[in-house]
Amino acid sequence: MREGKLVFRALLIAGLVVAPLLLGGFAAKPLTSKPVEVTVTGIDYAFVGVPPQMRAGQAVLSFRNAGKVRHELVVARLAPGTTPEQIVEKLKKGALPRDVIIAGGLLFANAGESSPVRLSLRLERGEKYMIYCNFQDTLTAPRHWALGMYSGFSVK
Ligand SMILES: [Cu+2]
Repeated sequence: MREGKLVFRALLIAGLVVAPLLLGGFAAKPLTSKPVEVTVTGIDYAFVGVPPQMRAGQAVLSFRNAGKVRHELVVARLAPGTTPEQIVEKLKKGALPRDVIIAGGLLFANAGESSPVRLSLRLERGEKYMIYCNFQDTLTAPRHWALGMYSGFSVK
């Protein structure tokens, strides 16, 4: 019996020592592991509802098209020091946007509808991202980004 009490006491002490370590380990984990959900709305021809800053980590983007024509939402990570305006100027001159790094992909939405799928991507701290629509209404019409359908956000 005495031996049993010693084992119990040893386990109790071990628990008192180990438990705070485990709890401390859990407390050290980020409490913000839930993805940030953002709905971006496209109109003819701009994006609205794009937060200027987003939190680093997992994000899920939804795309709603409130316009009268079909739109897309392309997400691109920008090279350091590059702005969305610089990218658009390069595109207007016919240059390939080599400063743009495709980071997440794209969503499509017909006029007046929402994309049936969402885009999940990992946003990197300190990075800048651009969203734009590359569609054109006819073969000779300007791309939507040239009409102002682009925006950007940074990640903190
Ligand atoms: Cu568009």
